Amino acid sequence: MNRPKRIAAIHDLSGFGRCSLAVILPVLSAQGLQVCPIPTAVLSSHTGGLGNVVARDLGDYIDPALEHYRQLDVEFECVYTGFLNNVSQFLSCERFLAAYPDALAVVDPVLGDHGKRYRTVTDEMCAAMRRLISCADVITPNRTETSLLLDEKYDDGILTVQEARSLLARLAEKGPARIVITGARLQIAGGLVNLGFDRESGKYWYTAEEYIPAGYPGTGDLFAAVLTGSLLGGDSLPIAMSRAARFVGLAIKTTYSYGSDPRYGVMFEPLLGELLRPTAPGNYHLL
Ligand code: PXL
Repeated sequence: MNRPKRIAAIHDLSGFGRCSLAVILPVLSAQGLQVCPIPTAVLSSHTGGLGNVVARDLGDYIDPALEHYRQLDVEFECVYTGFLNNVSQFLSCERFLAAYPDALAVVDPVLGDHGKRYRTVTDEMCAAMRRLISCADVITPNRTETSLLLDEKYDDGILTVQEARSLLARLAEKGPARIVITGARLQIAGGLVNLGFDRESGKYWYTAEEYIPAGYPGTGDLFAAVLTGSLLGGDSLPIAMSRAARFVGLAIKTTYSYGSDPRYGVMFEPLLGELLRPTAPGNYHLL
């Protein structure tokens, strides 16, 4: 048996509320991958409305951790970055990515949602994220992050095919070869849509899942984790999108059916077995 592929996951560790490393670790492990967590901060919960969050920054942790892995000659097949807590961590991530030039570089540009930045995100961090995505192979912004990366006014309107393609193409011009925009709406499809572009094939794709009238934190992290695991398993971009969209959609529906507090995140734990299915759901379309 070959050793599992190895992923360096540079994200925060939020204890309660099901986001970042707390969802990324179980998902990627279930997909048969080895995750090496590199926390950017430790928080008692996510920052989405759970009161007095206790947070400890790990600003100066990434560089010495990288140094240690280099001494050990540890190989990573993927470097995957997410929520960063201060500007210096963006530079550390650039160094980490540069240290593993053959690894798949996934940057989830965690900056905000629903038209608003997260509480900790500054102008400087948005500018630093625009630089960091130029080092990425794959990025997974939501609609808010798309606007911040393109330095445009936030607009969550229903997109025409042309508008959707234009957003993807303009993000691809910034460097990454594969783009997935999450949580969009599209004129030609009902429900909540993810938009994809793969520069190698030049093709645009979308997936559509039923719209559920509730917002849960951590669903972007869950989506990016399933997508990353699927790409590392050799899936094409639309197949990886299809797996990620179906898994997140199922987790949202399950959680909504129980009416649990949205701030507690989605109940993905009982669904992890779904990630073992060899065949993808096939719910992807050309855009
Ligand atoms: O899911 C994104 C995220 C990650 N990390 C922290 C957050 C959030 C969203 O609220 O607060 C700490």
